[in-house]
Formats: sequence, C-alpha cells, structure tokens
Amino acid sequence: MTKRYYITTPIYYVNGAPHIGHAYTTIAADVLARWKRLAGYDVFFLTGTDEHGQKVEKAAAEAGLDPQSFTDRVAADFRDMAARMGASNDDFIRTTEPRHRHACSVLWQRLVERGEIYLGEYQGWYAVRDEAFYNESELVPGPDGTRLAPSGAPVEWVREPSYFFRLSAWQDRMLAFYAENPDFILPLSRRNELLSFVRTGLSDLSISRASFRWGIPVPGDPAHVMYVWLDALANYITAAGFPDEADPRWAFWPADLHLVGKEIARFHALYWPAFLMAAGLAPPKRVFAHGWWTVEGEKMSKSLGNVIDPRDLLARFGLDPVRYFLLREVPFGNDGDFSRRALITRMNVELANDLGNLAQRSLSLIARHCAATLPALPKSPTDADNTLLSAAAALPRDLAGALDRLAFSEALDEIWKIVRAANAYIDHQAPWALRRTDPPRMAAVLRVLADVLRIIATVLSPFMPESMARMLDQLGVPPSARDLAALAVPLPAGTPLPPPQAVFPRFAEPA
Ligand code: ME8
Repeated sequence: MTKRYYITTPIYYVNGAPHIGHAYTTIAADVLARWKRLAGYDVFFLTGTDEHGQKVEKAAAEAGLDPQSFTDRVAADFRDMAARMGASNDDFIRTTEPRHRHACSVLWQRLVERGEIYLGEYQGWYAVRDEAFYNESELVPGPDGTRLAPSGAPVEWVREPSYFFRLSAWQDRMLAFYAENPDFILPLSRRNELLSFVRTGLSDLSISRASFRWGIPVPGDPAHVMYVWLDALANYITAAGFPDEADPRWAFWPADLHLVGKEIARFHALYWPAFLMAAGLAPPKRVFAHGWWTVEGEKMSKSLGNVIDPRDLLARFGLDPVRYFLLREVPFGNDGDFSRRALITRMNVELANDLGNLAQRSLSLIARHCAATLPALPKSPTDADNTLLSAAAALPRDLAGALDRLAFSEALDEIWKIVRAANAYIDHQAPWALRRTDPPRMAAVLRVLADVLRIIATVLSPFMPESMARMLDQLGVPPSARDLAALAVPLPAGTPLPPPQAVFPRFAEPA
C-alpha cells in the first residue's frame, strides 16, 4: 500500500511582503516533506496565499490598486519566496482561484443542508489585523483608555447581519475528539490552552460579513461574503480536490499535519475540525503550532523597520545555512530570537568547522592517496570502526522518531553527535600518518569516514538540500541512491570521486 503524507503551511495573507516568520514555517514544512519523501512516502506538500477579507482589501486600497491586481502582485512575491527558500511544495494555492471559490461554495451548502448554519445579527468586537471576532471579556487595556485584542490589534465595534455556524453545539463533541486524539494539537502547552478555552463554553461563530465585498459570495445571498477564516481554512481541502472525491489527490485527505504559528492554533484546532465534522468530512490528523521569532531581541514590526526579508539573508549567508540556523537555534514550539551573531557562529563552528572540515579532510586524503576512488570497506573492522559505523547507521531511525515529534533541533543535535564522533575518529586514527606505516589501514579508515559522511549527508539533505547534494556528489553517491532505503546498499569500491570542494566556507564579516 502506498504510504501517503499530506503536509501544509498556513496560507499567508497578501497584505504585506513575505518575511522571515513566513519563511520559517515554509522551511520547517519543507524539511518534513523532503524527509518523508526520503523515507519512501508519496508526499503532498501545500502552501499558498490567503487573499480575501477586510485586511487585504484595506492593503489594496492603501496601495491604490484594485484587490485582484494587488493580490496578483503580492501572491507572486510569496511564490517567489517559497521557491527561493528551496520549498519543494507540490502545489501553491491562491484563495482567489476558481477551484477554491467552488470548493468553498460546496462546503457552505453542505453545512446549510446539515442545519449547521443560520442567519442572525453579529454585534461585537472585530480586529481587522487578526481577522477575528473577540468577546468583551477577551479584550485587554490599551493606551489612553482604549481596548485592544489580546494580540494587541485594534478592535472595532461591528453590528451587521451575519450567518452563524452552530459552534456552541460542538463543545462536547470537540472535547470528546481531543480526548480521543491526545496528540491532535501539539505542543502540549497549546493543547492545554485550547482545552481551557473550549471548556469555558463556545458561542456560535459569525461566518459571513455584509459590510464589504472582497470575499467569496455566500451561496444564495450575495449581500454577504464568507468570513475569511472559513474561506482560508477550506484551502486545505480545495487543494486535495474537494468536492471531487474521484480526484486522485482526495486520497491524501485527511491531512497528516497542518503546521501553523501559535497565534492561529485556535482556528486550526477548533474551528476547522468542527467545520469539517459538521460537513461530514474527516478532520486533519494533527496541528502543530510553533513559536514566534523576534529579531535581535525585538518584535518584528514595520514601524521598527526590523522586518527581515528572508531573501536578503540568503544573499548574504546562503540558503542552507539559513535553513539550518532557523531549525537548529530554537526547539520547535518555543519562541526564538534571530540574531546575526548567533547565525554566523553556527555557520562557522557547526557547518564550516565540524562538518565542512570533516568532509574536506576525508575527501582530500582519498583524492590524494587513494587515486580519487572510493576505497574498499575494512576486511577486519576494528572496534572503533564498528562503533562509529553502527552509531551512524542508527541515525535514520532515531531521526524518524525526533521528526515525528517535530523536534528539529533535537534531530540536528543527534546528527552532530555523529559528526563529532567522526571528527574524534579521524583525529585518533590519523590516516595521514597511516599513509606511511599502514596504507591498507589508511584506506579502511577513509572508507569508514566516507560511509559515515554518506549517512550524514543523506539524513541532512532535507535540511540543507543544495549543499548535501554537493556533498553526495563528492562522495560518488548516484542521484538514484540518495534515499534512506539506499543506505543499506554499500557503494562499490573503486567508484571514482570528483575533486573535493569546500561545501561550507567560513563566513568572514566584511571589515
Ligand atoms: O495568519 N515567527 O496569515 P499570516 C514565526 N492567512 N512565524 C511567523 C511569524 C513570526 N514572527 N510571523 C508569521 C495568517 N509567521 C492567515 C493563515 S491559514 C488557513 C490562514 C508565520 O500572513 C506563522 O506560520 O499572518 C504564522 O502562523 C503565519 O506566518 C501567519 O501568516
């Protein structure tokens, strides 16, 4: 049976340019998508843009453009960001596409047919920046006696006719669902937050707006557009072919993982499964809500002028070091701080020194003293050979465990234990000295190192695809033998190796 894996990022609002926070989620999802492909899964990796609603309409007006031309422009920028971050997404969905309008209309009609929607009037607070409704009790004091959303966003009082989703009727069923699926929303801190929110009682949810036009019209009542979150969440089933259950992509539903930032956990882990179950569809299997990045100790904001365009970082540091840093620096789920100093230190110590030098030393000795071909495996391996080889061989299984928990930094730490063990091995075995005293042993040591490097480069390739592809080229690993299953088959001795080249140069600060 085919093993399938469906993973998504949030679809990003096109009200502003992509920044490092967006790149973060996209890279994390990309690492998992690539890892699952390496493990033999048929993967569907989705990202895209969220283009309707008041916030985007307002941004278009401020840019002096009609919303469609504006969203066309910004969506192209997000697509470009994903490509430049090395994202291997299989689809890029835009909520202004006809396929999505159709899927949303069908979803809406199903909810109507099942008695889950009724017409009423909404009276309450709304934050355009969050595109969210808030209860009086949720507001927090702002400056000068004003009140703000818990996120700090300004709120306005809204009173308009509105369609409602009978969320209140789902409270017990949602609590039962969370009890049956203890890993549905992770990390645990987010689960606890969500459970206490649901236990305090759910009100029906306003799911249409009648005071502006930029959205998907409500079927049968074009005076309303659908609430942007109902529209946005439905992207995950649109891309899987909904409502055409004969579409081959429908086999991917329910999604295995929605990766999101912590501020939108409630939408994904409460509203979304409730909408789906109410429409008679399966809920996603898991939602993981990661933490937030600050920049050099400060919250990213347009007014502080510290919003980082990930593409500027790439130009300066290269793609793979940035991907590595973002997933290594902070345990996934926690908040983190982006600092150039920390990035440069990790580049120079972990990438250039620990891994880059190990590869360079091993490969240049092979190039010089083994006729630039892969030596044979040791005939009688020593304890040191066996210890290192078996520790490296255990990596794929250990990493699978860590990555299933989205413990990216832990996974990288496991890999670096082997990198350090291999450095200790080369120092201790001193193949450069064996060249005179025991050339066959020198060749054996270098072969052990080449095999360990092959494992390291293979399991690191989801994190750093470009540089690990170069390392695998230098190790003589054919492109068809770069997945986890291929690691069981040793490369033939005598495989010719290209001249070694440094994969991770040191980063020198311009004077
Ligand atoms: O919320 N640190 O879109 P959005 C880490 N359209 N991640 C960050 C971040 C930061 N400082 N800033 C943003 C929306 N992100 C909706 C989603 S989904 C059906 C609709 C990432 O453009 C993080 O993944 O505001 C966060 O959840 C997402 O960008 C929010 O992007």
